[in-house]
Amino acid sequence: MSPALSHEEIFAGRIAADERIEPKDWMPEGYRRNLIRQISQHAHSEVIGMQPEGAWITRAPSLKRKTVLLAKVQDEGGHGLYLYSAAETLGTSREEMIQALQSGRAKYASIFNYPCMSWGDVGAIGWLVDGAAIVNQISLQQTSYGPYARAMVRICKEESFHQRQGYDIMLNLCRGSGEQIAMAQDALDRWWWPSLMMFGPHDAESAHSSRSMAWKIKRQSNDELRQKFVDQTVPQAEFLGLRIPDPKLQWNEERGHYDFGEIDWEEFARVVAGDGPCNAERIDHHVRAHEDGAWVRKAMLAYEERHR
Ligand code: FAQ
Repeated sequence: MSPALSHEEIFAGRIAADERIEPKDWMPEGYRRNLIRQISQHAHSEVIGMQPEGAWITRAPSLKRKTVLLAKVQDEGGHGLYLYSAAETLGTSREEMIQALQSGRAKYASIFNYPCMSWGDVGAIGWLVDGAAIVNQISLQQTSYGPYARAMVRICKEESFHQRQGYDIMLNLCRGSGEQIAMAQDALDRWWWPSLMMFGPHDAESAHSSRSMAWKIKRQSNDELRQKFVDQTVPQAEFLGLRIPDPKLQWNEERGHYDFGEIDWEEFARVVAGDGPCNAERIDHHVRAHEDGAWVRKAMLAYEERHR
């Protein structure tokens, strides 16, 4: 009879066989902590990400655009909830995660610290930010942790509508007046580089990548996914008649990919460290909304208590 396998060996075998790990399964502590870190930061990004576009719901140019944007922003809130729930299955609480966000211990995607200044920016966020999010999240549908992978399937379906509504705004602007075309170009000029930053540091600089890839939490690397996004987005910009603000952008026949310029990593580090154009505003707003909602949480608990 062969000796019984250890927890570590069973876990490693399941990862090697591409089996999903579920909440009640044994998992290494590092795997659990790394997942809580990534999933909770992902959730925070969805929730903080409601703010830039949320401010445009009342200013959208037609009733149709208002209803579409309202639904889109509401979806992002829903994505945050699925992700917080997925993280809770790993033994952390919503309160702990919110506390980590509000105290600056937990990060969220740097892109949401840039201001949304025009209707063109709302289009660019849907097109580029949701577009980048989908590239990353399609890959995460194959992540090894069951609740995270399943959340990604639904989130990707919704994000693809979001991306299309953004592209539709851009298309309308680009078929409009000279002023509207200029607004679309200005939005692309400001959102292009922050969108590339969404994929994180270069693989060689990425602190978590090697462990996350070994555990199959991440299935493709930061640079691979960034390249995929550039390759699929350049033809979309060409169709709009817009110019991507990168003089080094060029098709490389040999590689079968676009070459592109270097990201301003100092700007990335600054924004991630809390010194972007809107970091303080985003967290202040979150704290205020959370405090304003305290009575709702209290009422829900009282209701639950009464019915128990
Ligand atoms: N911004 O070692 P790595 C959306 C941090 S959803 C800020 O490479 P990892 C939908 C990283 O956390 C967008 N921080 O880390 C929407 C780590 O810090 P830590 C969010 C960043 O985890 C659309 C450190 O740098 N999507 O947009 C960023 O292996 C429109 C070292 O980096 C996800 O979160 C950044 N861009 O790879 C909503 C997807 N990049 O924790 C509203 C899930 C890196 O040590 C409107 N997450 N950092 O303090 C992931 O795939 C990964 O976590 C990466 C980073 C790829 C983001």
